[in-house]
Amino acid sequence: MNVKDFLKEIGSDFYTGVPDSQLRSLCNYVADTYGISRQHMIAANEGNCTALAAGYYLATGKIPLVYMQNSGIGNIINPVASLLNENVYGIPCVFVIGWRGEPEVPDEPQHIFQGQISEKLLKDIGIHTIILNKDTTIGQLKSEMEKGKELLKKEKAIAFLVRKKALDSDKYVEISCAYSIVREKAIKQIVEVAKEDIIVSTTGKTSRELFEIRELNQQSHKYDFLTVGSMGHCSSIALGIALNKPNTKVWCIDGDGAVLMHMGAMALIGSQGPGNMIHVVMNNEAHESVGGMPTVASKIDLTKIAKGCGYENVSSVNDYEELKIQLNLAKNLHQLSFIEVKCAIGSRPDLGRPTVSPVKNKEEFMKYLKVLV
Ligand SMILES: Cc1ncc(C[n+]2csc(CCOP(=O)(O)OP(=O)(O)O)c2C)c(N)n1
Repeated sequence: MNVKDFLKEIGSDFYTGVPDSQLRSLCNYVADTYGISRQHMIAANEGNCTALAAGYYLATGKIPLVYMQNSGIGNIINPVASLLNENVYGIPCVFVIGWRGEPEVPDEPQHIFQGQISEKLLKDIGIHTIILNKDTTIGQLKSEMEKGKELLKKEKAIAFLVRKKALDSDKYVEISCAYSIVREKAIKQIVEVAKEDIIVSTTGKTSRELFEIRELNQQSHKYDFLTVGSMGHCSSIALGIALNKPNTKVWCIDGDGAVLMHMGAMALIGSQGPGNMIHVVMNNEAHESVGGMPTVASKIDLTKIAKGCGYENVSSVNDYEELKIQLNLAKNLHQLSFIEVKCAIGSRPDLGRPTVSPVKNKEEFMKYLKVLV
Protein backbone atom coordinates (compact mmCIF):
# COMPACT_ATOMS: atom_id res chain seq x y z
CA MET A 1 0.00 0.00 0.00
CA ASN A 2 1.23 3.44 -0.81
CA VAL A 3 2.11 5.42 2.34
CA LYS A 4 0.28 8.47 1.04
CA ASP A 5 -3.01 6.53 0.74
CA PHE A 6 -2.46 4.95 4.15
CA LEU A 7 -1.84 8.27 5.88
CA LYS A 8 -4.72 9.93 4.05
CA GLU A 9 -7.08 7.34 5.48
CA ILE A 10 -5.79 8.00 9.00
CA GLY A 11 -6.04 11.74 8.46
CA SER A 12 -3.61 13.01 11.07
CA ASP A 13 -1.60 16.17 10.57
CA PHE A 14 0.82 15.68 13.45
CA TYR A 15 3.57 13.10 13.37
CA THR A 16 6.19 12.15 15.91
CA GLY A 17 8.32 9.06 16.05
CA VAL A 18 11.59 7.23 16.35
CA PRO A 19 12.62 5.93 12.93
CA ASP A 20 12.54 2.28 11.93
CA SER A 21 14.07 0.67 8.86
CA GLN A 22 10.89 -1.31 8.23
CA LEU A 23 8.94 1.97 8.17
CA ARG A 24 11.50 3.68 5.97
CA SER A 25 8.93 4.57 3.34
CA LEU A 26 6.73 6.24 5.97
CA CYS A 27 9.69 8.08 7.53
CA ASN A 28 10.78 9.30 4.10
CA TYR A 29 7.29 10.36 3.10
CA VAL A 30 6.64 12.28 6.31
CA ALA A 31 10.10 13.91 6.24
CA ASP A 32 9.61 14.85 2.59
CA THR A 33 6.15 16.28 3.22
CA TYR A 34 6.66 18.07 6.53
CA GLY A 35 10.45 18.22 6.96
CA ILE A 36 11.43 18.39 10.62
CA SER A 37 8.94 20.90 11.88
CA ARG A 38 6.12 21.57 14.34
CA GLN A 39 4.15 18.96 12.39
CA HIS A 40 6.84 16.31 12.39
CA MET A 41 9.29 15.70 15.21
CA ILE A 42 11.71 12.86 15.85
CA ALA A 43 11.69 12.48 19.62
CA ALA A 44 14.32 10.93 21.86
CA ASN A 45 12.32 7.80 22.59
CA GLU A 46 8.92 6.33 21.92
CA GLY A 47 7.62 7.23 25.38
CA ASN A 48 8.48 10.87 24.71
CA CYS A 49 6.63 10.60 21.39
CA THR A 50 3.55 9.30 23.20
CA ALA A 51 3.56 12.13 25.73
CA LEU A 52 4.23 14.73 23.03
CA ALA A 53 1.31 13.30 21.07
CA ALA A 54 -0.85 13.59 24.20
CA GLY A 55 0.11 17.25 24.56
CA TYR A 56 -0.81 17.82 20.92
CA TYR A 57 -4.23 16.27 21.50
CA LEU A 58 -4.82 18.29 24.67
CA ALA A 59 -4.04 21.51 22.84
CA THR A 60 -5.80 20.82 19.54
CA GLY A 61 -8.36 18.06 20.07
CA LYS A 62 -6.89 16.43 16.93
CA ILE A 63 -5.55 12.87 16.60
CA PRO A 64 -1.75 12.51 16.63
CA LEU A 65 0.25 9.77 14.94
CA VAL A 66 3.27 8.09 16.56
CA TYR A 67 5.52 5.92 14.39
CA MET A 68 8.09 3.53 15.80
CA GLN A 69 9.71 0.09 15.68
CA ASN A 70 8.18 -2.61 17.90
CA SER A 71 11.44 -2.54 19.95
CA GLY A 72 10.04 0.69 21.36
CA ILE A 73 6.82 -0.83 22.74
CA GLY A 74 8.55 -1.11 26.12
CA ASN A 75 9.11 2.64 26.08
CA ILE A 76 5.41 3.40 25.43
CA ILE A 77 3.93 1.07 28.04
CA ASN A 78 4.11 3.56 30.90
CA PRO A 79 2.59 6.57 29.10
CA VAL A 80 -0.02 4.35 27.41
CA ALA A 81 -1.08 2.66 30.66
CA SER A 82 -0.93 5.70 32.93
CA LEU A 83 -1.60 8.64 30.61
CA LEU A 84 -3.56 7.64 27.49
CA ASN A 85 -5.65 4.87 29.04
CA GLU A 86 -9.36 5.55 29.45
CA ASN A 87 -9.13 4.95 33.22
CA VAL A 88 -6.72 7.83 33.43
CA TYR A 89 -7.16 10.67 30.90
CA GLY A 90 -8.50 8.87 27.83
CA ILE A 91 -6.33 10.31 25.07
CA PRO A 92 -6.62 8.98 21.52
CA CYS A 93 -3.56 8.30 19.42
CA VAL A 94 -2.64 6.26 16.35
CA PHE A 95 0.52 4.16 16.65
CA VAL A 96 2.17 2.88 13.49
CA ILE A 97 4.61 0.17 14.49
CA GLY A 98 7.17 -1.64 12.34
CA TRP A 99 6.92 -5.34 13.17
CA ARG A 100 10.46 -6.69 13.34
CA GLY A 101 10.73 -10.36 14.27
CA GLU A 102 7.21 -11.14 13.13
CA PRO A 103 6.61 -14.87 13.62
CA GLU A 104 7.93 -17.07 10.82
CA VAL A 105 10.04 -14.33 9.27
CA PRO A 106 13.77 -14.81 10.01
CA ASP A 107 15.28 -11.85 11.87
CA GLU A 108 18.12 -10.99 14.26
CA PRO A 109 18.10 -12.48 17.81
CA GLN A 110 17.14 -9.20 19.48
CA HIS A 111 13.94 -9.05 17.41
CA ILE A 112 12.68 -12.61 17.86
CA PHE A 113 11.04 -12.45 21.31
CA GLN A 114 9.94 -8.85 20.86
CA GLY A 115 8.31 -9.87 17.56
CA GLN A 116 6.51 -12.80 19.18
CA ILE A 117 5.02 -10.73 21.98
CA SER A 118 4.23 -7.47 20.14
CA GLU A 119 0.60 -8.21 19.30
CA LYS A 120 -0.10 -9.54 22.79
CA LEU A 121 1.67 -6.63 24.49
CA LEU A 122 -0.46 -4.13 22.60
CA LYS A 123 -3.59 -6.07 23.52
CA ASP A 124 -2.50 -6.18 27.15
CA ILE A 125 -2.09 -2.41 27.26
CA GLY A 126 -5.54 -1.97 25.79
CA ILE A 127 -4.67 -0.93 22.25
CA HIS A 128 -6.83 -2.21 19.42
CA THR A 129 -4.39 -3.44 16.77
CA ILE A 130 -4.77 -3.71 13.02
CA ILE A 131 -2.20 -5.75 11.11
CA LEU A 132 -1.02 -4.33 7.82
CA ASN A 133 0.23 -6.90 5.28
CA LYS A 134 1.88 -6.61 1.91
CA ASP A 135 -1.50 -7.47 0.39
CA THR A 136 -3.77 -5.27 2.51
CA THR A 137 -5.91 -3.20 0.15
CA ILE A 138 -7.23 0.31 0.67
CA GLY A 139 -10.72 -1.18 0.83
CA GLN A 140 -9.69 -3.49 3.67
CA LEU A 141 -7.98 -0.59 5.44
CA LYS A 142 -11.11 1.56 5.14
CA SER A 143 -13.27 -1.17 6.62
CA GLU A 144 -10.77 -1.75 9.48
CA MET A 145 -10.72 1.98 10.08
CA GLU A 146 -14.48 2.09 10.62
CA LYS A 147 -13.92 0.43 13.98
CA GLY A 148 -10.64 2.32 14.42
CA LYS A 149 -12.33 5.69 13.96
CA GLU A 150 -15.06 4.74 16.41
CA LEU A 151 -12.45 3.89 19.03
CA LEU A 152 -10.55 7.12 18.40
CA LYS A 153 -13.81 9.04 18.81
CA LYS A 154 -14.19 7.29 22.19
CA GLU A 155 -10.71 8.63 23.04
CA LYS A 156 -8.91 5.29 22.77
CA ALA A 157 -5.59 4.56 21.12
CA ILE A 158 -5.25 2.22 18.16
CA ALA A 159 -2.19 0.68 16.52
CA PHE A 160 -1.10 -0.64 13.17
CA LEU A 161 1.43 -3.46 13.26
CA VAL A 162 3.17 -3.15 9.94
CA ARG A 163 4.66 -6.24 8.34
CA LYS A 164 7.65 -6.17 6.03
CA LYS A 165 7.02 -4.35 2.73
CA ALA A 166 3.42 -3.50 3.67
CA LEU A 167 4.04 0.21 3.01
CA ASP A 168 5.81 1.74 0.05
CA SER A 169 6.59 5.18 -1.24
CA ASP A 170 8.54 6.74 -4.06
CA LYS A 171 9.81 9.51 -1.79
CA TYR A 172 13.40 9.42 -0.68
CA VAL A 173 15.04 11.97 1.56
CA GLU A 174 18.81 12.25 1.49
CA ILE A 175 20.16 13.38 4.85
CA SER A 176 23.78 14.34 5.33
CA CYS A 177 25.99 16.14 7.79
CA ALA A 178 29.17 18.15 7.38
CA TYR A 179 31.63 15.76 9.04
CA SER A 180 34.15 13.49 7.39
CA ILE A 181 35.20 10.87 9.96
CA VAL A 182 33.91 7.45 8.93
CA ARG A 183 32.42 5.69 11.96
CA GLU A 184 33.93 2.31 11.13
CA LYS A 185 37.43 3.83 10.83
CA ALA A 186 36.98 5.60 14.15
CA ILE A 187 35.95 2.32 15.80
CA LYS A 188 39.08 0.74 14.30
CA GLN A 189 41.16 3.42 16.03
CA ILE A 190 39.40 2.80 19.34
CA VAL A 191 40.10 -0.94 19.03
CA GLU A 192 43.79 -0.18 18.40
CA VAL A 193 44.07 2.03 21.49
CA ALA A 194 41.85 -0.11 23.74
CA LYS A 195 44.01 -3.22 23.18
CA GLU A 196 42.93 -5.69 25.92
CA ASP A 197 40.36 -3.33 27.49
CA ILE A 198 36.63 -3.97 27.58
CA ILE A 199 34.35 -2.40 24.95
CA VAL A 200 30.58 -2.07 25.28
CA SER A 201 29.03 -0.98 21.99
CA THR A 202 25.62 0.42 21.09
CA THR A 203 22.68 -0.91 19.09
CA GLY A 204 22.77 -0.85 15.32
CA LYS A 205 25.65 -0.67 12.91
CA THR A 206 28.26 0.35 15.51
CA SER A 207 28.14 -3.14 17.05
CA ARG A 208 28.09 -4.76 13.62
CA GLU A 209 31.19 -2.78 12.62
CA LEU A 210 33.00 -3.63 15.85
CA PHE A 211 32.26 -7.31 15.28
CA GLU A 212 33.63 -7.17 11.74
CA ILE A 213 36.75 -5.27 12.82
CA ARG A 214 37.57 -8.07 15.30
CA GLU A 215 37.06 -10.64 12.55
CA LEU A 216 39.29 -8.71 10.19
CA ASN A 217 41.96 -8.30 12.88
CA GLN A 218 41.62 -12.00 13.75
CA GLN A 219 41.02 -10.97 17.34
CA SER A 220 38.75 -12.55 19.91
CA HIS A 221 35.27 -11.14 20.49
CA LYS A 222 35.71 -11.70 24.23
CA TYR A 223 36.62 -8.03 24.79
CA ASP A 224 33.31 -6.77 23.47
CA PHE A 225 29.76 -6.69 24.72
CA LEU A 226 27.55 -5.95 21.73
CA THR A 227 24.35 -4.28 22.91
CA VAL A 228 22.35 -5.56 19.94
CA GLY A 229 18.98 -4.54 21.42
CA SER A 230 18.07 -2.34 24.36
CA MET A 231 18.82 0.89 22.54
CA GLY A 232 20.06 3.69 24.79
CA HIS A 233 21.26 1.44 27.56
CA CYS A 234 24.83 0.54 26.59
CA SER A 235 26.36 3.29 28.73
CA SER A 236 24.50 1.99 31.79
CA ILE A 237 25.77 -1.53 31.07
CA ALA A 238 29.29 -0.08 30.81
CA LEU A 239 28.79 1.76 34.11
CA GLY A 240 27.71 -1.45 35.85
CA ILE A 241 30.87 -3.14 34.62
CA ALA A 242 33.21 -0.20 35.32
CA LEU A 243 32.07 0.13 38.93
CA ASN A 244 32.61 -3.56 39.59
CA LYS A 245 35.92 -3.92 37.75
CA PRO A 246 37.60 -0.71 38.94
CA ASN A 247 41.04 -1.64 37.62
CA THR A 248 39.78 -2.42 34.11
CA LYS A 249 39.36 0.26 31.49
CA VAL A 250 35.83 0.15 30.10
CA TRP A 251 35.12 1.84 26.77
CA CYS A 252 31.56 2.55 25.79
CA ILE A 253 30.94 3.24 22.09
CA ASP A 254 27.58 4.97 21.91
CA GLY A 255 25.51 6.71 19.21
CA ASP A 256 23.87 10.13 19.38
CA GLY A 257 20.38 8.66 18.90
CA ALA A 258 21.03 6.11 21.64
CA VAL A 259 22.53 8.66 24.02
CA LEU A 260 19.52 10.93 23.55
CA MET A 261 17.10 8.05 24.02
CA HIS A 262 18.05 7.57 27.68
CA MET A 263 20.13 10.62 28.42
CA GLY A 264 19.50 10.32 32.17
CA ALA A 265 22.16 7.59 32.12
CA MET A 266 24.82 10.27 31.69
CA ALA A 267 23.74 11.94 34.93
CA LEU A 268 24.26 8.74 36.91
CA ILE A 269 27.56 7.98 35.17
CA GLY A 270 28.78 11.51 35.96
CA SER A 271 27.64 11.34 39.56
CA GLN A 272 29.39 7.99 40.09
CA GLY A 273 32.44 9.24 38.21
CA PRO A 274 34.24 5.97 37.48
CA GLY A 275 37.79 6.93 36.48
CA ASN A 276 38.09 3.74 34.44
CA MET A 277 35.25 4.54 32.04
CA ILE A 278 35.54 6.22 28.65
CA HIS A 279 32.26 7.16 26.99
CA VAL A 280 32.69 7.73 23.25
CA VAL A 281 29.72 9.03 21.29
CA MET A 282 29.76 8.59 17.52
CA ASN A 283 27.77 11.67 16.65
CA ASN A 284 26.55 11.60 13.06
CA GLU A 285 23.47 13.61 14.07
CA ALA A 286 21.32 10.81 12.74
CA HIS A 287 19.74 7.40 13.28
CA GLU A 288 22.03 6.07 10.57
CA SER A 289 21.42 2.37 11.27
CA VAL A 290 17.73 2.63 10.39
CA GLY A 291 17.91 4.95 7.40
CA GLY A 292 19.60 8.17 8.48
CA MET A 293 16.70 10.24 9.80
CA PRO A 294 18.08 13.14 11.87
CA THR A 295 18.35 13.28 15.64
CA VAL A 296 18.42 16.62 17.45
CA ALA A 297 22.13 16.14 18.20
CA SER A 298 23.01 18.89 15.72
CA LYS A 299 21.08 21.35 17.91
CA ILE A 300 22.68 20.55 21.25
CA ASP A 301 26.17 20.48 22.76
CA LEU A 302 26.88 16.99 24.08
CA THR A 303 30.19 18.05 25.62
CA LYS A 304 28.46 20.69 27.76
CA ILE A 305 25.95 18.06 28.87
CA ALA A 306 28.80 15.67 29.77
CA LYS A 307 30.58 18.41 31.72
CA GLY A 308 27.35 19.37 33.46
CA CYS A 309 26.85 15.74 34.46
CA GLY A 310 30.31 15.59 36.02
CA TYR A 311 32.50 13.87 33.40
CA GLU A 312 36.03 15.12 34.08
CA ASN A 313 37.88 14.80 30.80
CA VAL A 314 35.67 15.97 27.94
CA SER A 315 36.49 16.53 24.27
CA SER A 316 34.96 16.71 20.83
CA VAL A 317 36.90 15.66 17.74
CA ASN A 318 36.39 16.24 14.08
CA ASP A 319 39.46 14.59 12.47
CA TYR A 320 41.42 11.35 12.82
CA GLU A 321 44.57 13.00 14.24
CA GLU A 322 42.64 14.70 17.06
CA LEU A 323 40.72 11.46 17.66
CA LYS A 324 43.98 9.56 18.13
CA ILE A 325 45.25 12.18 20.59
CA GLN A 326 42.05 12.15 22.66
CA LEU A 327 41.79 8.34 22.68
CA ASN A 328 45.34 8.03 24.01
CA LEU A 329 44.81 10.79 26.55
CA ALA A 330 41.65 9.13 27.88
CA LYS A 331 43.40 5.76 27.97
CA ASN A 332 46.25 7.10 30.09
CA LEU A 333 44.28 9.33 32.45
CA HIS A 334 42.38 7.85 35.37
CA GLN A 335 39.40 10.13 34.86
CA LEU A 336 35.84 9.62 33.67
CA SER A 337 36.17 10.64 30.02
CA PHE A 338 33.77 11.68 27.30
CA ILE A 339 34.79 11.90 23.65
CA GLU A 340 32.35 13.13 21.05
CA VAL A 341 33.37 11.97 17.57
CA LYS A 342 31.72 14.05 14.88
CA CYS A 343 31.02 11.49 12.13
CA ALA A 344 29.71 11.36 8.61
CA ILE A 345 26.43 9.55 7.96
CA GLY A 346 27.06 6.26 6.22
CA SER A 347 28.36 2.74 6.33
CA ARG A 348 29.61 -0.01 4.04
CA PRO A 349 26.85 -1.53 1.90
CA ASP A 350 28.32 -4.99 2.50
CA LEU A 351 28.40 -4.67 6.30
CA GLY A 352 27.59 -8.05 7.86
CA ARG A 353 25.96 -8.99 11.14
CA PRO A 354 27.46 -10.75 14.15
CA THR A 355 27.79 -14.46 13.51
CA VAL A 356 28.26 -15.25 17.19
CA SER A 357 25.01 -15.48 19.16
CA PRO A 358 24.32 -12.98 21.96
CA VAL A 359 24.43 -15.79 24.54
CA LYS A 360 27.83 -16.97 23.29
CA ASN A 361 29.02 -13.33 23.27
CA LYS A 362 27.92 -12.98 26.91
CA GLU A 363 29.60 -16.24 27.97
CA GLU A 364 32.95 -15.37 26.38
CA PHE A 365 32.76 -11.82 27.69
CA MET A 366 32.00 -12.93 31.26
CA LYS A 367 34.77 -15.50 31.15
CA TYR A 368 37.20 -12.76 30.16
CA LEU A 369 35.83 -10.34 32.76
CA LYS A 370 36.30 -12.99 35.46
CA VAL A 371 40.10 -12.77 35.17
CA LEU A 372 40.06 -8.97 35.31
CA VAL A 373 39.91 -6.88 38.46
C1 LIG B 1 13.75 1.28 21.69
C2 LIG B 1 14.21 1.21 20.28
N1 LIG B 1 13.73 2.09 19.39
C3 LIG B 1 14.13 2.03 18.10
C4 LIG B 1 15.03 1.11 17.69
C5 LIG B 1 15.46 1.00 16.23
N2 LIG B 1 16.85 1.45 16.06
C6 LIG B 1 17.91 0.61 16.01
S1 LIG B 1 19.35 1.37 15.78
C7 LIG B 1 18.60 2.88 15.73
C8 LIG B 1 19.36 4.13 15.45
C9 LIG B 1 20.48 4.38 16.39
O1 LIG B 1 20.95 5.69 16.15
P1 LIG B 1 22.32 6.18 16.76
O2 LIG B 1 22.44 5.78 18.17
O3 LIG B 1 22.47 7.63 16.46
O4 LIG B 1 23.40 5.34 15.98
P2 LIG B 1 23.71 5.28 14.39
O5 LIG B 1 22.77 4.31 13.83
O6 LIG B 1 23.57 6.66 13.84
O7 LIG B 1 25.12 4.80 14.35
C10 LIG B 1 17.22 2.77 15.92
C11 LIG B 1 16.25 3.89 15.95
C12 LIG B 1 15.51 0.20 18.65
N3 LIG B 1 16.42 -0.74 18.36
N4 LIG B 1 15.10 0.28 19.92
